[in-house]
Amino acid sequence: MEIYIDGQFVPETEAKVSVFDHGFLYGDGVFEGIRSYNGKIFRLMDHIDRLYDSAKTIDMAVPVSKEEFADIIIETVRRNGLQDGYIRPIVTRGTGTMGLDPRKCPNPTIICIAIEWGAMYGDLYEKGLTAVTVAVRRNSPDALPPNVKSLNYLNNILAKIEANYKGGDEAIFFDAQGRISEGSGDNIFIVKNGTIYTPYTLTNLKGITRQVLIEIVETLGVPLREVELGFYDLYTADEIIVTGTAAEIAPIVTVDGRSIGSGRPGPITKQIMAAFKTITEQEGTPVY
Ligand code: PXG
Repeated sequence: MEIYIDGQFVPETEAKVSVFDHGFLYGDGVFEGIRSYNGKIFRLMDHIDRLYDSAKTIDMAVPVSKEEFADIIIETVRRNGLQDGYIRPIVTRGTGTMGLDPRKCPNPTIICIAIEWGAMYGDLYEKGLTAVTVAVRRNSPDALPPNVKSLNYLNNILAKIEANYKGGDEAIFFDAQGRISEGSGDNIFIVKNGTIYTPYTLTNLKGITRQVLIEIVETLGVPLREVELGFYDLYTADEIIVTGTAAEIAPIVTVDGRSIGSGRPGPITKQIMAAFKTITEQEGTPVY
């Protein structure tokens, strides 16, 4: 495996960052998760735009242009000969000294990892996933906006740990006011009486797969509304869908042990999943 780090491609064993890198010391940095399908990178520029917006929010200047970053990502996929790949660009604050002041880190570190990776949830796309609501609340937007895809994922990891203990495939977060925000690594949608509902993005990541789902339901003629949702809406939903680059589009069939709708992936979910597959087959930035 070849990994891009600070201007060069090196073997995995040589891809190392300093222990004084503030990405390591403080989780000070940003990242993206991108997929390639059949040698084409899905929504590449959307991911790059979000990476730069994350960096802007934490006042970190990415030291290459967006076009140069796109070339780094494409080249990483090409050198590793990937078809169905998972790509992880990372920009850390860079090497500094102890002390959290970012002025100690003049040069951000750019890294790009890319591996071959198929479906995250295996046969659960047909059977459906189990989800549990978690006690830990999503980071408040007035503390660390969930829109920033930062290297500090402890909030999400705490949710995942709780889901593991409770026996759920995915965790569903509430915000501090008890409104549904998102999953530990995906956005959430509820289908009720033929309409799709999803939280607006103040309290969750502006997911790129979320945007693809919004485009799909427009073409399907299914109405979609961004609203505030609570646990009542989860338990009484006809269908629940989660979206993410890693998870793709996946059905949730139980929440906290309650069966959702028929207890099987519902008709609207299946239509959206099929449309998503077609889009990922057709679109993308070609690598080869
Ligand atoms: N919310 C959160 C908190 C995420 O981390 C999404 C929503 C979905 O966004 P996209 O743009 O991917 O549709 C994410 C993204 C992992 C992993 O390793 C998780 C994500 C992406 C890549 C890898 O579990 N989540």
